[in-house]
Formats: sequence, structure tokens, C-alpha cells
Amino acid sequence: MSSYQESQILEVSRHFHIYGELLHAEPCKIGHINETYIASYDQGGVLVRYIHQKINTDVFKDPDGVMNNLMRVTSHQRMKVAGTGSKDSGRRVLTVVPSKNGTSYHRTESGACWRTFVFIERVRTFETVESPTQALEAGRAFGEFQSLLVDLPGERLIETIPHFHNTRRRFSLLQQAVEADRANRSKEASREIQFALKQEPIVDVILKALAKGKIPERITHNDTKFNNVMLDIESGKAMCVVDLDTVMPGCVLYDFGDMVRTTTSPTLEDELELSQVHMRMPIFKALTRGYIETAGQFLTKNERALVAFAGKLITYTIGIRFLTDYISGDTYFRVHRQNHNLDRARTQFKLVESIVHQEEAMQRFADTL
Ligand code: GN1
Ligand code: MG
Repeated sequence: MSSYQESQILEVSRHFHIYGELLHAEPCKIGHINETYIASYDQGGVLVRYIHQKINTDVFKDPDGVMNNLMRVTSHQRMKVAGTGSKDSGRRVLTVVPSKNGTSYHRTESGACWRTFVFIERVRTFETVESPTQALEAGRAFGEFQSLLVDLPGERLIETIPHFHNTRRRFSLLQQAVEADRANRSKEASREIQFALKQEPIVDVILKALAKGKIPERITHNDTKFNNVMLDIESGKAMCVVDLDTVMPGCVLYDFGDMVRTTTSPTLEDELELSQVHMRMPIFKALTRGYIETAGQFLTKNERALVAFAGKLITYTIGIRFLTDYISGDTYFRVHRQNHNLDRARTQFKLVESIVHQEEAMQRFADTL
């Protein structure tokens, strides 16, 4: 880490209720949006770790709203997990470390918003699913996450990013980006654009079901990537779900869909070797089984009937977001190489094709649970 960054973390850390000396901090490279650091402290001779994270306020324009949601959600979950007699609630739910002013985040003079979490020890995340057991754990973890929020008291959570998974809106934004062609890249992406536009018939399916009240609004995570599940190193069991900035009113199908997107292919989200990208049925089965185990008691028939479709729709939706960002000149997702967003879009579309081929069998399996 550059000395500039280290002194920046030192300065930030002073504003939080942390007892101990900062020994070391390193950037965590996972995530396309926020800036995250893992920091080690000497606390009375014991090494303890915290996460310091700078919220991307271009993306999350209302950090107060984000942190209010996050505090309400984690407090409620902690109370319920502790109520089951679990001695591990500190590892099962994220803990925010308050600032010295008692607030949930610290705003610097230049307006940057920083927050701190307790680092959860003896867990790890994976970028791809290595076994059906891991998929089962991911399904269970996000199903449990949703089920713990079914009875969250108080007002509706705020929408931290309005219309986040609204595929029609994402579709229109793609059309506008192609039209404007600001970065002069539409030609380079013409095959992907064609593919994306051809899928228009799927765009409104869930939106219409929501609008007609056939599917209920619930509190959902909205970023259910597999690497947002912390697995216990020893047992392999899911301990905790992280990345709570987009927890807000939503549709459980979008959560399930993003689990399908990020667990079922053996490849990374930006795989270049497209022949490797495909939906693995045994992984889908384990994922669905785990999810239904923990979410089954509250899911309705209409929600269950669309789980395979949701996998396709969300993979497509994230694909068109990557494509739109590529065409617009990479202004949203952090990129690490040339054409990165285009590569990501291609991978999503390849996975969409693979899901299409197996969609009926996927839904048939889900119907047996
Ligand atoms: C972003 O930053 P990260 O990796 O948690 C994005 C998600 C996308 C994901 C694609 C707020 O999440 O919606 O699905 O990238 N988050 C936001 O990998 O836009
Ligand atoms: Mg995220």
C-alpha cells in the first residue's frame, strides 16, 4: 500500500471507536464500487482487525439513508440471531463500529464518507463455487438473510439506489447509450448490442407481475454475489452475508437470480474463454435446495414459479449494465483492463444462453422442492 493510502487510513481510523495502534492496512480488491481496506491493530498485545470502507457517494448519493438502513437491518438480525441462543452472533451479522461522535460513519472535511466494521475472523470468500455444498450454503445464507427481515419493524427502508434492478429502465439506458455513443464504442460492441436488444420480450415479465401485485415487495439484499457470503474456514458453513448497501425494498427473485448468475458458472464474471461459461445443473440444484430450505416458509407459489426465469433475467440485466458502461466509456464499474466491461457483458450473455437451454429443466427441478 502506498504511504499516502496508509496515512489516509491512519487519519480516518482516528475518528472511530477503536482502542489500539494501527499496525498495517491493505486494500481489499474485491468489489467494483466502494474502496475497502483491511486494517490490523495492536489492542493490548492482541492483534485485532477492522474494515475501513469509503462509500462511493457517486453511486450511493444518500449515505445517511444507506447507513440508516444498514443499522436497522443489522440490529434486527443480531437480535433475532442472538434470540436463537447462537453464541456466534458477532460472526453471523456485520457489526458497525461507531465514530467517536456516535454516528455510524465519518464524513471528512473534503466530504468523503468512511465507515468501519468489525472484521470477521476465520472466514473466507470465494470468487467461484467449487462444490455443490458451497452452493447449498450460499442459497441457505441469502434465504436466511431474507427470512430474518420478514418482520423488520418500522418504516419502509429507503431505496438506496432507486430502480436498481428495473430491467426496463436498464434496457432504456442501454438504448440511450447506444444512441449517444459517447465513447465511440458502439461499433465494437455491435454483436452484444444486437443480442441484448433481441431479448426485449423478457424485460417486463417480473416488473408486470410486481405491478399487478402477483409478486410481493419484500426486503431484499440486491447484490447476492457468491463473494458476498463469508464461509467458515473450518466447517465450510456460511456464517455471514456482507455488502449491505443495497438492502432495500425489492423482489426476492432478483436476489435468487443473482445467486444463479454468480454460482452456477465455473468461471469468473469476466472470463475470456467463453466456451468455459455455462450453467451447471448440479450447482443450480444445490443452490435452490439451500434457498428453499431457509426461504421456503415465506415464498409464494408465484415467486417459486419464476426462479429459473429470474436466473436468466438477472444475468441478462447485469450484462446490459456492463455493456452500457462499456459503451459510455466505463464510468460506473471499476475496470482493470481494456474492454473489461465488454468482456464482462459477453460472459453474462453466454451464461444467459446456457440458462435458456436448461431453463425448463431448472424450473422442473425447483417445482419438486
Ligand atoms: C457491483 O461492487 P460490487 O462488486 O459489490 C454492483 C452490482 C453488480 C456487481 C457485478 C451498487 O457490485 O449491482 O451486480 O457489481 N453494485 C452496485 O459484479 O451497482
Ligand atoms: Mg456490492
